[in-house]
Amino acid sequence: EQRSPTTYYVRKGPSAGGMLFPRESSSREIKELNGLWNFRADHSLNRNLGFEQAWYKSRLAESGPVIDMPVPASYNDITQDPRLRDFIGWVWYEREVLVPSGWVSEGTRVVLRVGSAHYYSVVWVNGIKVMEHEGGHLPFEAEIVEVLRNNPGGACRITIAVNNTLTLQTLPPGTIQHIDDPTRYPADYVVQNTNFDFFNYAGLHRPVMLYTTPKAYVDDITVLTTFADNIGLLSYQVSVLGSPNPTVTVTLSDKGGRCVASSTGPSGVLKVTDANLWWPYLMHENPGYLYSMGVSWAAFIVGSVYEDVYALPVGIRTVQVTNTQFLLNNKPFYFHGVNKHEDADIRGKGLDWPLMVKDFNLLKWLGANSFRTSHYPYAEEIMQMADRHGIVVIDECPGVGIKDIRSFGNASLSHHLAVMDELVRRDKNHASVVMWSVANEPAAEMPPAGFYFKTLMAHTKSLDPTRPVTFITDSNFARDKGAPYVDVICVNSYFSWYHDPGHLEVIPFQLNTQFENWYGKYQKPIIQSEYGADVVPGLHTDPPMMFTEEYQKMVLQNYHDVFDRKRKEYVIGELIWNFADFMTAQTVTRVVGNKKGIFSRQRHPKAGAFLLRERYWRLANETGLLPESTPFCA
Ligand code: GCB
Repeated sequence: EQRSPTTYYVRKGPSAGGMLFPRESSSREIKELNGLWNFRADHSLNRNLGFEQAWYKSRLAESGPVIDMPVPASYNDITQDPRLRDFIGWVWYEREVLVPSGWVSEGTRVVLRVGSAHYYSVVWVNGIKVMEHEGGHLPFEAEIVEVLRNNPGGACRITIAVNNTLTLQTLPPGTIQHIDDPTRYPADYVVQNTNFDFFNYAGLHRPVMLYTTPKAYVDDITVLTTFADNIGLLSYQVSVLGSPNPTVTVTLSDKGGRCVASSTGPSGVLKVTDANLWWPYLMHENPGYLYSMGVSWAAFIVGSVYEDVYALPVGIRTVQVTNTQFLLNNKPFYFHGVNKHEDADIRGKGLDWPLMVKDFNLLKWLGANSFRTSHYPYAEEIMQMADRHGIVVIDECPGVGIKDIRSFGNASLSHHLAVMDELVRRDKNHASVVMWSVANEPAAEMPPAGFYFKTLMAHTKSLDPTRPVTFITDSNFARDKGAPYVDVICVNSYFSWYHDPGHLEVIPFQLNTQFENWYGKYQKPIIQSEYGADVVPGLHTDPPMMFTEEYQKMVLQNYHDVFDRKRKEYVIGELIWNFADFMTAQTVTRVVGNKKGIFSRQRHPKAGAFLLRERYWRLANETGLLPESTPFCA
């Protein structure tokens, strides 16, 4: 039996305007609110007690017991309580801060920004509701200076209620099942069902911060880049809010801080002679070259000078797709990379700097030049690392597990379109992002999938005409209704694992057929967007058996032999599933999570990692533009 989970969930449209990453400047200050927050899960039967008793109106500790909760982090693995690990419904976070008196002065905006919270959030400041947001993995913010002004002394109590409930219309979708069978289940039994293969971690996953801007401020910047011969061209658009006639100045500085171009006006073109292009890692000896685009605005308004300054890192590069190649800066690019997850012991999906730097070091050790943000947008801090290190990114939205025909309806589609708005708005200026992925393994053979994906991909292209768009498929090539609209075919397959388990000998046949079928039908380049096998680290057999290190190696080797033939034709990339082991829901096919990592969850290499490392460095030397003397590893 399924009941509409109205008490679990409220709906609201996306916020408008820009979503620039907060950066300090001469006109902007930041206060990070990371650390310990007060926390309580609402265990009441309808999960609605917090709203009924208005827990946001006073200190959380006044309405009941609170525990320490670190931010950013998922709350699920922080305590020893299985009821919190598997909790469904509203949890409450609270933090008190003092705001400097200068922040509440006339002429200043104070913005409260949440990097991401899974899944639905309601935010109050000093008991006054300031925003709601639907969807994990993307930032949201609200101006709160008016609320702060009402409360002299700078006290600022932030309360955030977060609900992890997934329904047929959320992204990712899920269903809430109420089971009423006293002979088999306890009373009021509720489970959350999902169709995706990772744990539905929840909470405040990314930094929460306060930042200031002047009242008239740079709200958004859009940069498109190209080049001709040695001249780099950046066309930009700046939107300033709060001033009728802004005078915008734009400068472009190179890595050494030298100004190489400048312009005035809210839109224009910057020309850079002898431009350093943005190149991927291992494709060039100086990868990830970023300029700094300084945008400033100044004016005199009733006797005072207002000024806002913002510096955006930008890379100059082009992306193009032909029917057999993926071109970066007009050179063929071969994706040799990974699929990842935001996932780790204890912190779940919480942003973690040591883990992030470790993962980039492992990518470089591996010789990987790319990753896909399977299956949702990653933290902005990760995207910035990818820009700086020249790691190419396929940027995926949380459209994973769309398997039920009811998730192809209008409500789902309009939310999906809104999520693409938010994703493109956030990530459009990242040089590392070379393609958008609107979904992973949807039921693309269902009748409504054609209209759904046609609309979704056309919308994404209208938001960003410069990047190819795709979705990742595991459907039959002849019946897939979304594939006609993609620029690059991205296929997942698990031969000798989910199909013909234990039979490595089928891989060369089935993989060859897969490629020939897709290319034959569409004449579009193909990325093997997932392939792999589970390994429980330390298990060994010969001949290889499933779940051993030897078997994963053999699966990889068999796939690679086919890739090596087909990459001479139209295969343009291979992304292993997965970079590291990760947590999933509990099921009979998962031994404490998915073990298809080439690294363990603690980032220790399995045998497959060494095999892949040799291959990726070899590919880099063959397909990159590196000088011959480049050593085997960085
Ligand atoms: C897939 C999914 C991925 C799973 C993987 C697996 O096709 O895209 O989310 O984790 O297979 O290991 O089953």
